[in-house]
Amino acid sequence: MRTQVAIIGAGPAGLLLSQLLHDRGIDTVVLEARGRDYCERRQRAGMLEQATVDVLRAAGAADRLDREGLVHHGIHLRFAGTDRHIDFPSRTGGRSVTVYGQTEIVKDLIAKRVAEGARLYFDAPVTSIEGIDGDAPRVRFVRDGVEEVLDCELIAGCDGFHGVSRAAIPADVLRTYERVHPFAWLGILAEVAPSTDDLIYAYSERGFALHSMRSSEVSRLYLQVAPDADLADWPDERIWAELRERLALPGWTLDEGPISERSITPMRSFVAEPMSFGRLFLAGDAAHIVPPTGAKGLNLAMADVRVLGDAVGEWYERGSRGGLDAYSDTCLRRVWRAEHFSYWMTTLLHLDPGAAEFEQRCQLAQLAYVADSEAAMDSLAENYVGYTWAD
Ligand code: RFL
Ligand code: PHB
Repeated sequence: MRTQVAIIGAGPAGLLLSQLLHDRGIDTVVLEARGRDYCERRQRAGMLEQATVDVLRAAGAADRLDREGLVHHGIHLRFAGTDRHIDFPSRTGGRSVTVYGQTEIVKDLIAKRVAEGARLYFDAPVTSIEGIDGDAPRVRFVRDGVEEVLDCELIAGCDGFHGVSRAAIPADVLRTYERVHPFAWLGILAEVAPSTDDLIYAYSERGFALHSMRSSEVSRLYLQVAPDADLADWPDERIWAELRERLALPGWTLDEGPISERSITPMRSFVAEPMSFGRLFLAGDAAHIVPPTGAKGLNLAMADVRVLGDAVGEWYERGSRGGLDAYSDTCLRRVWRAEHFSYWMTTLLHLDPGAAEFEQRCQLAQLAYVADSEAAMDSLAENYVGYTWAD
C-alpha cells in the first residue's frame, strides 16, 4: 500500500488532518487501532475555542456544530458561597467559546471522510514506524490478523499519549517534561437539563467540581477524586451528594437525572520536544497532555493540525520544507502557554491534600484575587478563549 501522508490515529487530530490534506489534493491513509464504534463513543472534551470552530468550518465539517453547538460567553468561578461570572466577549475583543462534544466532532469527521471515499482503516493498529530519517518512511500495521506495510512520504503521529509514534524519535533527541497531579477527575454524563447557563468551575474544601453540558438536555459534570479512586466506590447517590456540596450556592439548586456514562481520568501535564524528527510529525496528545481544567487538550490538537496541514501543503505545492522545519517550534510556543494556563487553573481550583498550610492560604488568596481583579479576570479570559501571539 502507498500514500503521500500516513496518518496514525483517528482521533480528532488524525481525522482533521486527513480532511485538510484531502482538501488540498494530498492523499492520506489513516490507520486506527480501535473500531469505529469505539472511536465515536469515547467521551472526552467538550469546550471549543473559536479557532477550533473556525478550522472545522474551513474543513467543511461544521454544519452540525453550527446548528447544535452552544455558544458560551463566559464561565462562573464559584467558591466560599460566592459566584463570580467572568464575561469573555467584553474582555477579549468579542471572542467566545462553544460547547460541542469531542464525540460529535469525531462522528462528523468520520462521516465526511467515509463519504468522500477516504482510506480510513479501523481495527488496524500500527506496530512500527521505519525510515523516518530517510526519504522513504514506512509504517507497519496489522489488519485482519495480517501484517501489512504502508509506504509513504511523510508520517503524522496522531496516535495519542499511548501511541507508538513518539517512541520512534531517537531517545537521544527526544526530551520529555512531565508533572503527574495528585488527583483525578470522575466525569459523568447525566440526562438532565443543565442547571446553569455558563460552565461553573468550583473550588471547595471537599475538592474541585465542574458543571459543564452537552446540550439543553444533557449535563456533563466532574468531581476531583483521589488518583487511585475506584468507580465501584462511587454509586450515583454519592456522586450527586458530592456535586451538591461542592457546587453549593445560596438560592441555587443542582438538578439531577439518570447517569448514562461515567469514567475516571488521571491528571497529567506532559510535553515532548521536538514534535518532529525527519519525516515524522507528532500532533495532539501524542506530543503533549494537559490536565483538563483549562479545556485545552482538544484545542491544542486541532491547532497543531492546522499548522501541520499548512506546512505539508507548502511542501507539496511549493516544494518548500520551511513550514515543516518550523512546525515543532511554532506549535511548542502555543503548547507551553497552554501548559502553563492548564497547570495554573488546576492548582488554583483543586484541593491538594499534600499542600502545606502556607500553600493553601496562598491558593485562597489567589482565588479571591482572580475573582476581584479586573486584570486577573482579563488574563483568565484571554487564555481561556485561546491566547494568540501578537506577532
Ligand atoms: P486521541 O483522541 O487520543 O486519538 C488518538 C487515536 O490514536 C489511536 N491509536 C492508534 N492507532 C493506530 N495504531 C496505534 N498504535 C495507535 N495507538 C493509538 C487511538 O485509538 C485514538 O483513536 O488523540 P488526539 O487526536 O490528539 O486528540 C486529543 C484529545 O482527544 C485530547 O486532548 C482530549 O480529549 C483530552 N481530554 C480532555 N480534554 C479536555 O479539554 N476536556 C476533557 O474533559 C477531557 N477529557 C481527555 C479527557 C483525554 C482522555 N484520555 C486521553 C485518556 C478524558 C480522557 C479519558
Ligand atoms: C467538558 O465539557 O467536558 C469540559 C469543559 C471544560 C473543561 C473540561 C471539560 O475545562
